[in-house]
Amino acid sequence: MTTDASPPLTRLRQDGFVIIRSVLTPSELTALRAAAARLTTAARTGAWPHVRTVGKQFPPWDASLVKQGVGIWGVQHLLHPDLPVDAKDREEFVRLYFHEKLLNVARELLEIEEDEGYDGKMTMELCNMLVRPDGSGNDKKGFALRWHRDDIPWSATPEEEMARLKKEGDKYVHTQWNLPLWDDDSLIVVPGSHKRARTQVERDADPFEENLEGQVKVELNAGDVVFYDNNILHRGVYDGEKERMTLHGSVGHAEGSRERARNVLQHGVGEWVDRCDFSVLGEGKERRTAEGMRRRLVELGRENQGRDVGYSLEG
Ligand SMILES: O=C(O)CCC(=O)C(=O)O
Repeated sequence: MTTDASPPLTRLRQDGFVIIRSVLTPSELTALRAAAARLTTAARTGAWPHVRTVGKQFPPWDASLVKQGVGIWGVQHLLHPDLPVDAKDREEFVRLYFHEKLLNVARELLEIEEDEGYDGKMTMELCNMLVRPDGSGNDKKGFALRWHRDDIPWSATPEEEMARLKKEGDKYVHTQWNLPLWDDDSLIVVPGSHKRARTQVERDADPFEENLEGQVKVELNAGDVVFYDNNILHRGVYDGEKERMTLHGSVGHAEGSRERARNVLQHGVGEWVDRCDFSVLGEGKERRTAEGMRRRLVELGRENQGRDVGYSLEG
């Protein structure tokens, strides 16, 4: 009889996503909601240059539009040392990103044995937040992302898609998650599409097709988390009237650093990561893990210094 040592990894490989319920306690949720609300308010007034503006799906985004009344659908870099909130709120985001429950799942998905030591293998990557689209114009109606894979252009041929997608037995070198602070069903995916080229129907579909065959809404309660293969066919459909504060992060594997360089560094993280303050994590294992993860990212930045990493997708 075979035993499945890692159901989350099995599900990720099979479906392209895996939901873990109730990762946060009620009090963690309350504290994070308060910090996230203050950050969102600051970002909506133009106090933070690193935002995703309504109307544009992929980076780079032009934050000056916020002062002209354009809404935002995301706030970038929650671990940034200059985030326009007080230190206590910044500490909430640090605690969340390095939360033991999240890192334990990430470690399983990245197939890192606990006794290999987290700090030698896991790499700090992105920590952003996706919010209810808001602004002074039509964007009150909401906003939608078109169907995409995060790191493979829509123009790719089936052969190009297959060459970039994970093959049976390939290890994950990074993992991406969404953790909503309010119930959230904005993410829509096509299960299984992370391991095959698009069908002709998918290729021919409208980029904003509302009913792609096999699609499912990822229904999350506040405090749940979904880890997903970011090359699964997916889109986001956002309701301008419904609260959304969904933390959106990723964790890398040190051995995949080259492959990940574009994805992480296109967001400019390399410019500030060495100034992050993780002292809220104390001096024990949690802190050592965080410092190790940061060190790997700094090394990644150094290796890519002066190299134009470009953008994965445009538009
Ligand atoms: O809003 C979401 O959950 C999905 C976001 C997304 O697809 C993206 O950032 O590429």
